[in-house]
Amino acid sequence: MRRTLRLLHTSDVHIGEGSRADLRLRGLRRVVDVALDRSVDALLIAGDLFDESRVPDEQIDEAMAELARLDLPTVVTCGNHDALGSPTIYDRVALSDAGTHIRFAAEPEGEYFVFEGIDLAVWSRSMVVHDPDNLPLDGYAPHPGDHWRVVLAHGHHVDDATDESHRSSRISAADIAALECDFVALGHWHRFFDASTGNVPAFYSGSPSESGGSFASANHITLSVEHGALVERIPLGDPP
Ligand SMILES: [Mn+2]
Repeated sequence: MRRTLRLLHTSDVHIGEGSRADLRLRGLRRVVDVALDRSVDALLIAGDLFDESRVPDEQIDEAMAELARLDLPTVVTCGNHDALGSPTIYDRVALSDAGTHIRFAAEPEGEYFVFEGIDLAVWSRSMVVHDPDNLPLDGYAPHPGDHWRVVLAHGHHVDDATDESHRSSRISAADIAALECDFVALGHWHRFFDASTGNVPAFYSGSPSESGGSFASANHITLSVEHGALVERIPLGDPP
């Protein structure tokens, strides 16, 4: 029987964002603190960890120092601000330099990160270009092992794919409903949002450092055989 798993889910950290660079770093620090305080089993970062390709070196170094404080499996996918298309921040940054616990989804066709010790399989498809042809859930197939199946994706949720088919990186309700998985961790919207459809729990976490604080949050997810996915929105307020 699969063990109960506790995950922390964040997105849209936007390290290096111009005039808000310090706020953004404090947001990352808060997420790392919460992950360590709550002793979660894994951390998921659902895109836009970095704000752009030209983030100053000192901001990168501070972000890497925060990621290095984590002592737990951490899976990072990229978003439209830190996509893999040139120029990309990931020509300058290897996240694994912060430690082997940091796993970066760099495969445009999608890939699994399997953590046997905690019965977890995380799937993500890397974003190369944020455009209408990019479909973040495309190519998903359920992992064959007996693991918790978690999908990590960065994009724009639409109720009906035909209504807003011009939008870039669409994630439609129908696509979510068709996933055979236990949880979908979403990024791109800077606020908490429940996009669950059918039997599939899917949530945006919001950014950890949204200005004004009222929207700043992270998600704490408990996956258990008894209850499925239970999601707690953790308000983060204004980072200290
Ligand atoms: Mn985004």
